[in-house]
Amino acid sequence: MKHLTLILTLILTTTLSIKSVAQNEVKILTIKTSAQCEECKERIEKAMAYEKGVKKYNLDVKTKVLTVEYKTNKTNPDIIRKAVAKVGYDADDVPADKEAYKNLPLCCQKGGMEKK
Ligand SMILES: [Cu+2]
Repeated sequence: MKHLTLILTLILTTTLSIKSVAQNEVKILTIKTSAQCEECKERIEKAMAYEKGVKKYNLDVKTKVLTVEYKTNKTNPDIIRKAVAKVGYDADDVPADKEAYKNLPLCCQKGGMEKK
């Protein structure tokens, strides 16, 4: 009986530790945004800085791709895309928040760099 308890405890602790490792997983997500310039980069990266569970972030202005490292137990791609949309930019298939988009400087709106 004592032996069985020991084995059970062992199985339980192993399962628990595997679970906690899985919860602390860090994943990399890339999001295609509608960013136009350096100012957009700053705006989106600032939003990421306040975003819970986001560890690292970088927006490449040339490709408009935002790369984010996030903790899977704290956030998920949907939440991150919504955070980008909230500051006025498209994030993959999530459209930019209309109000936030309207409040962007003209050069930061879509096609803004060509309008200049
Ligand atoms: Cu801009």
